[in-house]
Amino acid sequence: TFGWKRYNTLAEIETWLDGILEKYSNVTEEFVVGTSYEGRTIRGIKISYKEGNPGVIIESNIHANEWITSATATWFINELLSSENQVVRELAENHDWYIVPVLNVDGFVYSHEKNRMWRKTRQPSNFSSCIGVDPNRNYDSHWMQNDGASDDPCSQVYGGPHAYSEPEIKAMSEFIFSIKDKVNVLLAFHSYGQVLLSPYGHTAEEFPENYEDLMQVAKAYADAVGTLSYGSVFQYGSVASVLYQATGATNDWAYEQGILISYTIEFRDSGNFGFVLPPAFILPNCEETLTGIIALLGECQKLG
Ligand code: 0X9
Ligand code: ZN
Ligand code: ZN
Repeated sequence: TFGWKRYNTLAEIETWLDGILEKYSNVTEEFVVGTSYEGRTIRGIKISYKEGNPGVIIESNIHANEWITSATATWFINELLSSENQVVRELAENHDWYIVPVLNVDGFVYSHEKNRMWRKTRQPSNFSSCIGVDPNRNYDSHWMQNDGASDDPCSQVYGGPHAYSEPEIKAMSEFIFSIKDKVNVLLAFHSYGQVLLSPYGHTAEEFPENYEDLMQVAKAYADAVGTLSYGSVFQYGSVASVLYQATGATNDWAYEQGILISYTIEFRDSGNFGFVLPPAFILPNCEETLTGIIALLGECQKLG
């Protein structure tokens, strides 16, 4: 049965989501992002306690093998709806949440059933027998520029034959576009590395206009996580300056659409287990994420 002591399959997550939507029907609403290559419905949940709150988008499990992301996203949904902690209640009730627990549904199922390390989508290529595109290289943001992705269909960072070639990304971009005027913050959940990554991914030579704000807000997250007894350390900086050049990613694209507080968050760990984080670390990661997001959104408020 569903829980956070182990990783759940897509079917288990969906059944759980159905229950949540029913139990909390007064403050939740399902939205459909679109349909995956293999025909699965990509589902999301909107949580809103009152009209007109600032919106927050959470994109999770765009990379199929990053199971900790959907485990954390589902736990976070549950906390927003059921926590009795006053700080969490305020967090929940003063934002409108748009959460997609599993974006890369086909890849996620494949990672459960065939290959635990599967990362990409599952759409075949016209040029190669290798399958799938790195969905986080497929948004139309400096697509395939500056060595930020590969044009080799066999690469783990293949950008695809063209931007938005992946139905999951076309759909997610359209969904984000449709609500962007109501949204200030986008968080793309990834693993691993324990780092908050701001734009830009395409160059380390330039920084966003609000880079200082982005770093101040990221620091609040890292500092808050640092106060917990687990001792996890989170770094922060722009993608290209602290990680590597990466183009076509969600948070850069969203930033360019005007969602100016936009991060990729790489969860636990720092490399020991990597993508295959043991289930015992799910709940610690969840607690860190909640603590971090409370601090992050609190710091955003100070920016005015
Ligand atoms: O390479 C990626 O897509 C992300 N790292 S991961 O290990 N989860 O694959 C980092 C993406 C951040 N890049 C941009 N925002 N450009
Ligand atoms: Zn195409
Ligand atoms: Zn990732």
